[in-house]
Amino acid sequence: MTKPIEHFLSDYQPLPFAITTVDLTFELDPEATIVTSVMRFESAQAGQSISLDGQDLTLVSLSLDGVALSAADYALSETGLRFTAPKPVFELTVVTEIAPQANTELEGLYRSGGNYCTQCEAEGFRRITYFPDRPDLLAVYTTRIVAPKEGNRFLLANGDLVEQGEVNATHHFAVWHDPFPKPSYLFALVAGYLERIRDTFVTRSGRTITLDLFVEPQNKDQCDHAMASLKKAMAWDERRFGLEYDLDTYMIVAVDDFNMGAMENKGLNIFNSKFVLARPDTATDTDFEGIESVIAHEYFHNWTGNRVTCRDWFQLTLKEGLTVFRDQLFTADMLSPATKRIEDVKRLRSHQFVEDAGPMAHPIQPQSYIEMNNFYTLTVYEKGAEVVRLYHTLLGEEGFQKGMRLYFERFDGQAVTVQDFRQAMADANDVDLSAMHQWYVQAGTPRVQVETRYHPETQQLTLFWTQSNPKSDSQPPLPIPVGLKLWYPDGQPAPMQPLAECREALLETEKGPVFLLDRHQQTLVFEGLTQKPVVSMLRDFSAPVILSTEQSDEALSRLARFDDDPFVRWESIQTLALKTLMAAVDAVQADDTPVILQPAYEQGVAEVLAQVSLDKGLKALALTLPDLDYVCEQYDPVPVDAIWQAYQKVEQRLAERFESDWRALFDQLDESVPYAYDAQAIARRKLKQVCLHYLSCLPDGPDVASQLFDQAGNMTDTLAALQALNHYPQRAQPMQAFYERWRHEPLVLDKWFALQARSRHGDAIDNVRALLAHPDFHYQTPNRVRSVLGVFARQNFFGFHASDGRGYRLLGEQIQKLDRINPQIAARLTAPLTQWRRLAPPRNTAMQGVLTDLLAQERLSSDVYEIVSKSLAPV
Ligand code: B3K
Ligand code: ZN
Repeated sequence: MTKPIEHFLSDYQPLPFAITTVDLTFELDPEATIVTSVMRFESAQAGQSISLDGQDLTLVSLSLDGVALSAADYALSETGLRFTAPKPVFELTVVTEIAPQANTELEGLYRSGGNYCTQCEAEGFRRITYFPDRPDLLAVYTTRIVAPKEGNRFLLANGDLVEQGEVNATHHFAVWHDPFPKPSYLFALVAGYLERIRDTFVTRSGRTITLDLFVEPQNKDQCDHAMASLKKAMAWDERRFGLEYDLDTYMIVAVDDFNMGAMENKGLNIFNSKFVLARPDTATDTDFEGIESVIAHEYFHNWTGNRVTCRDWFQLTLKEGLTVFRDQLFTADMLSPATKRIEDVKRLRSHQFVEDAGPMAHPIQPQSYIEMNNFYTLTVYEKGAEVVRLYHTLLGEEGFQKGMRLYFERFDGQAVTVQDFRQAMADANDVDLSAMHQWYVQAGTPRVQVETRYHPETQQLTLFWTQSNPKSDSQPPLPIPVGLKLWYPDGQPAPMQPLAECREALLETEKGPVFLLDRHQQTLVFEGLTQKPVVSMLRDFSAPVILSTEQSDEALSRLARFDDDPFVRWESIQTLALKTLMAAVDAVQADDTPVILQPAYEQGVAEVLAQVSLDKGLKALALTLPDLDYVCEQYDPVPVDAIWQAYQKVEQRLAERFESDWRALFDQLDESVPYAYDAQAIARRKLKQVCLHYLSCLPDGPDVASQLFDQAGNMTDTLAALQALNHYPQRAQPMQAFYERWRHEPLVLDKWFALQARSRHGDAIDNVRALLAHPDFHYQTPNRVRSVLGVFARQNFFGFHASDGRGYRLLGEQIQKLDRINPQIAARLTAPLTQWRRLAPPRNTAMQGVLTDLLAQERLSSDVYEIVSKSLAPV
């Protein structure tokens, strides 16, 4: 294969011309859609060569100011076309033909469930027509859609509907105009046989916005939650950020075949149906929460992303980090702030930290890419959101909002950079934030080490801090805010009086004292402490770092008991759990040593169980062991077999030791009440699931689960029951019943596939092969692929890591197959294989072998090529 091109941030050049308007006409046909694009060029220079991007297009004709160009007037290649500008202002008309039905990459214009839809971010517009497909070209779009009436009840595009009518007896048309200049990646078109659910929202300035949700007709009764979520998001963004919606209509379309969660196209969001459709009997709490947050996220993009967009794709975190941060604040306000924060930290640690430690590690502002789609990562999104949170921590809510207002004042209607954002935050607050730059350019998770010494004779506590980053040696230090509090052993707050020379580094923030660690090494001394205090650190997870402390079990126990920061409380008990797990790994490796619960951990669990008043959501989190991925992160190389055994043994010990508690709590929570979507109800169900999980380790576990399955009144409980049965032969009958009942609901059927893909019952690889051969398995539908192969590789630890390498080979073979169908999905599935260097023989060589085979493929997409080649590159 020809080696794909790498793009560099340092090569950025502004466009030497503008396109002010784009008038598009689509004559829709599944096999041959004709797209006519009329572009008005301005500020060009006569004689200048102009390049337009284009991919998989058939050029029908090209004309300039109405005069047809002949083949000699332009140069056509696989990646686009070039011509010469005759004068500064002119009109170019391009007619292309495309084949939506054959488009299985799901980028550009394609078909899903017999309907037409588009996906243009990052570079899908070039699969529709020839165009400078880059985010810094903002133009006003008018879209005319012509299609057969049959099967295309609605014809939709961005903006406002300005005209519609009949073309002839069989065809109709609609014209949409979007007055807001936008980049091509925000273009959208939908046509199909859909049902419309309509509602309205009155903005705070009194404008009535029409809210339209479009779904396939059979899903009409699964839209209430999505609509309610949209209204909540609109009201919240007005309240918290002072941001109001700008068009008269806001449309959301749900489709079954979609590469990711959703897309914020101006005025016409297109969603994976997974993030729209829900009824208590079809969707779990996690689904409901996902819908609320993704609907909000896409809505929030209207300002952070659409009104102010990215200059180039290296700035992706400008819109994504910021919008994730905004959706995190929203979810915290809607549900439980403490639970939301802890869940986000868990995700960051279990997945983003792994990415940051692997061969695809990149700064939140990547410096280069081969395939942009590979950079829609946890790093750009989640770590990016953590970096935005740093501004919020340093400036406070008011200062942050001042910065946001200045950002919009300066940059509305423009395509800008992360530096522009930072400058707005700095100028609005009259502070210097230049040191924050380092957070944008440094890959890898920073490490913070702290040593504490208490001197009874001087009543001083000294904290020695060191920051480092194994991925970015010898780089300037980062500004790292570390939330701090001192406690006396009896649970009373201790005074925080820094010595004069340290005073500047201790900031008083809305969230309490924050120590600003902004050097490689720094010392902080507190005085006037009559007893040795317990130090509560990194409160609210104040920075995305790995903190190493030498906290004693006793200190951790105290923090778990009385700290007033929910994150630190949870973190303390997790650390005790981790110590138990790591000791268990040692015990397993030593062969004859029994696995035990360490006393401090056992005591901690007992205390959590005994606290009647503790929030149930937090209780559920505190009683759950750290994720397997997080445990693996503590090792290099990862002792897969020992971790696996140790984890199961510790779980078993917990189940047995607290058996009566699990039973009592489960019975207490297992009352049949109608499903409600609110923080308390969700917390109850979560805690019930945790109890059920431990009960499932006990001899009568399957009976308890079967009973719940029979009585469950909502999908959250049904799925919890099936999950508890999933590793036992008793699962057969309920799984069959579940299949019979839900086989025609794709999203529910995905859960059925996922359960089996993560089952430990039987041979995992045979199970997965059977699923791939199932008549309901479709390679073209990303959700189905993810629910089998994604779940297998990420959630079936022991199956995937089978020591003979069969799991890896299965995945490699499927990636090859999928790469021909949908490279983006194939590339996503490649991520678990990138971790080969952290495994011991024979697993590392087996994984490496699979990657090497992939690289040897003749036809490999640039998507998969980038990940595989970077993974194999010598370090
Ligand atoms: N902006 C889209 C993601 C596009 C992914 C392109 N491969 C959804 C979002 O982040 O809101
Ligand atoms: Zn986004």
